[in-house]
Amino acid sequence: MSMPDVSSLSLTSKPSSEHHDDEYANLASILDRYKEKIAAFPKEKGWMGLDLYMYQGFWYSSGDIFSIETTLAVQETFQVHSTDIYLATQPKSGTTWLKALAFAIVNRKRYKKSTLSTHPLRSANPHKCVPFLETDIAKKTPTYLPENQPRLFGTHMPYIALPQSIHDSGCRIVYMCRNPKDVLVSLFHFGKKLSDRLRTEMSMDEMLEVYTKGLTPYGPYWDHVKEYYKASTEDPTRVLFLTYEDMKKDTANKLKQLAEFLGYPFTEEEEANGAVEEIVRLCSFETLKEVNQHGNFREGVPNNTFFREGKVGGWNNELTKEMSQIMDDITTEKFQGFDISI
Ligand code: PAP
Repeated sequence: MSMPDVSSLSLTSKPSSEHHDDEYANLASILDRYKEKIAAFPKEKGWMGLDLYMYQGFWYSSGDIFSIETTLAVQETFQVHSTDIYLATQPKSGTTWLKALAFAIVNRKRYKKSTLSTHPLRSANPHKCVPFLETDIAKKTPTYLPENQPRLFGTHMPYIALPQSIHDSGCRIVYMCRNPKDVLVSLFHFGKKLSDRLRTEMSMDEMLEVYTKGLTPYGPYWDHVKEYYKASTEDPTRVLFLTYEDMKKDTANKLKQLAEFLGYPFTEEEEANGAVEEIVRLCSFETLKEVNQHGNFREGVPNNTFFREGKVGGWNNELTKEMSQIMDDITTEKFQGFDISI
């Protein structure tokens, strides 16, 4: 079985003029198409000194593959398939893990004959196996394989920004949420690794300030989470709401729940044969980290930037009591009336 021919993506990337290949050959025309439109949007400096644009209540960077422009392009031109599956997250909430789990579940018959060591996830970054909706649109050739049914996509787009056709088609959407303090710390470290490529390096104090103002790509975090949560309570057969923390605590059972929701439940025979545990191991932090020690996800973004600690509660060593309190107060206020436990 050939590997999915998919290319690299990341939260931040160089502007089109600095790309050395034509992988994102459509980006320049997309940026050009929406230039005038975004000039009218509210603009603020945010995470890592990026100019962020407000659209439909959320902040987006510009001039990039993860941007306001590619979001607008998705809204205008993306063609949904009713069998598509969308894996949605706030950046740093477990995107890479969720992509690996869903890919392994959905494709387990396809790779049944391969030994664990030849499974695509044993050699490729999960982001290469499952493309992002909002970056694929800028590619010369879409990275999902037409023969792959269902098509799997990751996305950081807020619920409100998803094309209406996704909602109308009844596609399945999985959302993974993570404790905002761990998300903040994870994003802080990710930014540090990329700081040579961006304009401003940030202290943790500055990070907290932009984060609490929602001034991160696809922020504010809390609104992003609430929209998907609300959709999951309105139609749990269409939107599954998971947390990184639950997935960590009880990976096997949560994996079974995910498989069931996606329409790929494990049979009794599979369970007896250890198929669930096999996927848990294949997608574990330790396994994926080892696979992704070398190589670049894309220019300037090493694969290993997606695998740092992979823990619950790591924020405890990085945020002061005061910082933690600020985050807790905002979370309590914003999540009031929502039964979201992280
Ligand atoms: P992205 O949104 O840029 O794709 P995302 O995968 O959501 O990033 O977040 C990366 C975080 O998930 C990292 O957390 P940390 O900084 O707190 O360590 C990373 O370590 C963690 N992570 C990646 N893969 C796994 C995994 N298999 N199991 C658990 N955590 C993981």
